[in-house]
Order: sequence, then C-alpha cells, then structure tokens
Amino acid sequence: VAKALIVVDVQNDFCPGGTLAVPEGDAVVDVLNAYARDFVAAGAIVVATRDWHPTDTRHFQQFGGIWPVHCVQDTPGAAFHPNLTLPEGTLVLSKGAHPEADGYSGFEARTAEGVSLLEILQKRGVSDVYVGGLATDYCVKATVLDARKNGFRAVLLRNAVRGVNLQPWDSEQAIAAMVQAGADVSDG
Ligand code: VGL
Ligand code: ZN
Repeated sequence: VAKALIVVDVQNDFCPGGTLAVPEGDAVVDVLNAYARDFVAAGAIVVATRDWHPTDTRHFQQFGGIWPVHCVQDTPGAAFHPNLTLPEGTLVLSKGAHPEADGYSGFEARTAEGVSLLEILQKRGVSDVYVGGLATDYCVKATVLDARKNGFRAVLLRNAVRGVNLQPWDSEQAIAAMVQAGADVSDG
C-alpha cells in the first residue's frame, strides 16, 4: 500500500499567539516532524496544506462568517510554524483562497500550479492517508471525511491533532464523526 502523510494547516495563526489560536496547537509540531521524517524514510509522500485566505472573504466575521481574520495570504500568520520541518519534496497546497469559500477540506487545496490533492494522491497510487494537524474539528475533520468519500483508507493521528473547541466537546464529536465515516484512529 502507498501511504501519504497530510499535514493540515500547521500555521502561526492557529498556534498560541496567533489570531485564531488553537489550544496547544503548537504541540503537534514535534509529533508531525517525526511522522514526516518516518514517512519520507519509508518512501511515502508528505503533503502540507495551508489555510490561505484573501483579506476579504465571507469566512471572516466582518464579512458574515464566524472567524476572526486569520491566515491571510502572504502574511506571517499564514506561514507555517517556524519549528515545522517539512522534508524536501513536501508538496504545499493552499485552500480557502476563494472569497466565497471556507476551504476547510484539504481536498479543496491546490498547489501553486493548480494541482489538487486528489490528483496528487491518485498519480502516486496512494491508498492510505494519515492525517494530522489543525484543527481537529474543522480542517482535519473535513479532510478525513473527504478522504473517506474518495475511497481512501484514512487514519487520524490523534496525538498529532488539536481542536478549536468553540464548544468543549467539538473535537470528541469530530473524532466520532470521522470514525463513523470509517476512519481509523492511531495513538502513535
Ligand atoms: C480552520 C477554522 C477556520 C482549520 C481554518 O484549519 O481547521 N479552522 N479556518
Ligand atoms: Zn480559515
């Protein structure tokens, strides 16, 4: 089986000090660095998604959405966490760039050349995706659910995710929904 690691949105604005800080968001960094190293050593691919919004988007509170301004394209808040070590060859895909779209799912993300996550996974013959990053209850969940819809085995890396938890139980509910959709959960 060909595997891919999907590193979801490990960006400054989702980490402590950021504008949409996920509690302990930075705790996923070292864990994902280790996964990424192991995946590459095993010949598997690593892809990293990033939330990549325009300044004016319906995703933000000021334009009718539910979120404070975060991960605006080409700003420091949209940069990957400085301690995230993405192996050479990691493909970076951006999402949420359309002003009408939330862009929660990694399957909405594209490379700068316009290649989608699905195209990348299919081209490499990937069958199993392993997902970690931020946030459990939004982009990680949406990515895992879309992976299942597209027929991939999906493994949630529970020790490598953290949630926004607008409600305290959101992450637990999200994990339950992923499991309900046929995802497996790994505790590392
Ligand atoms: C995300 C809220 C808003 C995420 C993105 O990456 O999970 N959450 N935008
Ligand atoms: Zn966003």
